Amino acid sequence: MKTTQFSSSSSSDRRIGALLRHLTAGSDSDHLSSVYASPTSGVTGGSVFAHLVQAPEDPILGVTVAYNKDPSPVKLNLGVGAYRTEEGKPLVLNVVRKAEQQLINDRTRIKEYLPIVGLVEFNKLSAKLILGADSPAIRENRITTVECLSGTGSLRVGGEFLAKHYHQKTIYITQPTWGNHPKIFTLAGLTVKTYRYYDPATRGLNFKGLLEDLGAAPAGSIVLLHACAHNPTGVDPTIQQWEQIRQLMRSKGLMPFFDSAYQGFASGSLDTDAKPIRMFVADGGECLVAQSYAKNMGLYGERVGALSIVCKSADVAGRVESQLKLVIRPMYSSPPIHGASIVAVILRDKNLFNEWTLELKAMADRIISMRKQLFEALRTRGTPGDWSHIIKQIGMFTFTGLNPAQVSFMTKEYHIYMTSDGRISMAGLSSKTVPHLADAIHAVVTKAV
Ligand code: KET
Repeated sequence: MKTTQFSSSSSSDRRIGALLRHLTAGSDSDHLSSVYASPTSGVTGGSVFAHLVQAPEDPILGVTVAYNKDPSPVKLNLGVGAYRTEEGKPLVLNVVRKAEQQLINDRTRIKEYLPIVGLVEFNKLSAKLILGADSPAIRENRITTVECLSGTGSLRVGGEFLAKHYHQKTIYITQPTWGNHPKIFTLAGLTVKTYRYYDPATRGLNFKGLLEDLGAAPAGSIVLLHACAHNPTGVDPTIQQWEQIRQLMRSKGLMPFFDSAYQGFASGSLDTDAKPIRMFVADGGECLVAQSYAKNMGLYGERVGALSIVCKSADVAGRVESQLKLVIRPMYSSPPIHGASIVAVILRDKNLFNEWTLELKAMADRIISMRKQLFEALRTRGTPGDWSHIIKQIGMFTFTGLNPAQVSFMTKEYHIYMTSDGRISMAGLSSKTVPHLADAIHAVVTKAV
């Protein structure tokens, strides 16, 4: 198929080339311009893209676009999950600054292409960070880790790998989930289905529904699991529930694909947040893990992440890696060097690593304090309804329960920006802005929008 398309387009190129040569030789400029004005040239006449409709903005990143356009001095962006300081400013971690300084001072560093799999030391350290230094999979060398373009890129590479080489092409994702999941996996070539996860009535986990849906999934199906700090609900299974999920999935041969975008942000501890993944690895079974350093190291724009595939043997892991390279090479050839180098410097140095865990804990604690402050502010205002989910939910987000009409009222009247599903990024709040948000929520729920 591909060969035919290629040869037919190159033969038509040849025909056009011959025609041009013929016309130029005759120096008939009228004929020449009529060739340039052919319907596919796009040089004169209407655009060949004129039929395109304006695409909508991304449901999450588009919130920032709208926020940036708003001239109001009280505007507040609680859309994208990006950490802000008490002053409402983006934060570059101190350890990141130190690591970058080290990299700059090292005059032996070069900017050559990385291998297709990325920075090898970064890959080893990333596997250790997520699976634990004593992981049997690492000890037995039956894991392959490739550096990818942050969490999104890791999910996409993993998705395409599975679509090419795994016998089951259906992936089950939580209902609801991060808005990009269905798009990533559909474009990767998988069929996307959902499993029940969140119960709006209790604003907690629909554990019964989850077990029923995974129990009914065809054997071998892929299951996307949020490792911790579920997005957008902030609701995670307990360790006992994870154990039940593990047993059910292993008994049916379901393939776990973990999305770990918030390691350290749920509990404040890197090890605690990685526990569900480590339980699945400890049983000797296979799984995929997509890691992101966007949030926990604040490396959002560096696009640094990793995809790990845990296999049954070192031999299989080696062949899996060889196939991952075939997925990556035509996609973006090889990943960027800078972000991965920063992470490697921090993870390899005991002091920097410890400093990082303290900074991470401070970010997680500030978010928890925002939860308490918002909850208290609503209580003092006597806002109708049960708002205890604000302090019960985990991670960067609160899934408020506000509906799209209420969200739009808050944006219009209070210049507060959030995704239309009522998710707010607690990391975007500060002690100064909590009263404004509480006023807006109070107004919208007492107004019956
Ligand atoms: N998984 C989840 C669950 C997730 O929330 C995000 C980002 C990612 C992966 C990818 O992050 P990356 O920057 O590619 O490492 N979520 C936030 C940002 C975004 O939508 O891109 C968000 O939900 O606001």
